[in-house]
Amino acid sequence: MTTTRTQVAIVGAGPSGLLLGQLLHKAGIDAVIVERVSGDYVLGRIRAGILEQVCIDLMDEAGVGARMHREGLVHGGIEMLWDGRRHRVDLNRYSGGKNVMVYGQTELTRDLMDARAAAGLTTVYEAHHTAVHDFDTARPYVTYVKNGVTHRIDCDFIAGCDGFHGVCRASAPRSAIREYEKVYPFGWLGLLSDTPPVCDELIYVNSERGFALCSQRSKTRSRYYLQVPLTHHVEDWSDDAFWQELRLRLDDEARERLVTGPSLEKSIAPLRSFVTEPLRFGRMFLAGDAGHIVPPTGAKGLNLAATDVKYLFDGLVQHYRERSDAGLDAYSAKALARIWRAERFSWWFTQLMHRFPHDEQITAKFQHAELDYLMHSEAGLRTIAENYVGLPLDFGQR
Ligand code: FAS
Ligand code: PHB
Repeated sequence: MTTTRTQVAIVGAGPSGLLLGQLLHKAGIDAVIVERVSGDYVLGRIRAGILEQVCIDLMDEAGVGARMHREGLVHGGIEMLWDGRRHRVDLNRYSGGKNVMVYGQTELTRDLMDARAAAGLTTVYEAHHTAVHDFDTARPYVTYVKNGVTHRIDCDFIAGCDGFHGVCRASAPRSAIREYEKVYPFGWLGLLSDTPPVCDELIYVNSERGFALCSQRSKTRSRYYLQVPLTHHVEDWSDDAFWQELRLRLDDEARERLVTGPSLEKSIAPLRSFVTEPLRFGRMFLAGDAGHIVPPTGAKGLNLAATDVKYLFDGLVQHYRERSDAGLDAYSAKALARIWRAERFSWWFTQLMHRFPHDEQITAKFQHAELDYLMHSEAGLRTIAENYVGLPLDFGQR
């Protein structure tokens, strides 16, 4: 067995782990990242597409925002389509001047990976049998196996950034953890294509055939989603079948503008609301999907991960620079307050836009009436806008 030492051992090289690692590096705090799969595999996952200002600011704080600002698309609104009617939600106007940015998680992850490699920082990819130890003591450590050799990393803290299926949350004592979960009875079939987006902004669709979303990655690359039953498998869906079903869920204007093409990627993501309480276990902290999952309807997953990382990073800097653990002690409660607000919005937006099995016909009429009210009410437009662009970091503390 080899033994090395670092200040923070990060498990997981997704956006959470990489962003935390980059921020710590900029602050002169040593961190090693241990990742189960290869870097190419991480980059091959097609996931989030929308960045909130808080996430954009964090990328800038981490010194990796240049390409994001060059290539990201700033959006000041979203379109809502239901019952053949389309309404624009002016996010900028109703959120007090905020926007969102279209910049794929894949690109954000690539920027963070490139910065880490350029700085010569250690990321152990394809590490197997990762385990976390003694996090309830002052001397935690992480072990993993690479090329048949067991390695140990002694550290001051462990950051569990290893996603929903990771080892860190699973290693927390069951008596110390509470998990809240709601699994939705449908999934999102996503398709990525090098075709021009059907609309300048995103279109969220509540149709009698189910939810659809027209998103994008650039002016030449589109991302579409269809609500599908949990019994469906991606191999059940040819590209033609996808495009045909999407057309049936759009309005005439979008149908006419839709440019179809071969899929670059196609996958079905399950939807769940999930929160772990607390997010801290001694010297191990959970951040990002390791601690919570949201249905992607509200585009919150990646952005929540970013704000967890911000709170944890600030706490770690305070520990090392000021010898104060106030920030670390407050991390879980502070992050959970924001997480539950995003969970609530994502759940509410999912309920509003999807068709649930066994829904009576009246439920669709309630959804249409709610959408009609929201689109014609300043209070309604404001509630959508301020939640969609992301509540201020100090929300609820004023
Ligand atoms: P991640 O899951 O991205 O990263 C965790 C990393 O830890 C992974 O690389 C994993 O390989 C690694 N790991 C796991 N176990 C390990 C172990 N034992 N040892 C070492 N490493 C380990 N969000 C949106 O906002 N919009 C979307 O459209 C959207 N679509 C999604 C689709 C899918 C299929 C999924 C799963 C999520 C989606 N999300 C979406 C949410 C997603 O973007 C997450 O919020 C984001 O990836 C969170 O980043 P991390 O917390 O880093 O977790
Ligand atoms: C995406 O582009 O992947 C995306 C955008 C908005 C969402 C979910 C996913 O709400």
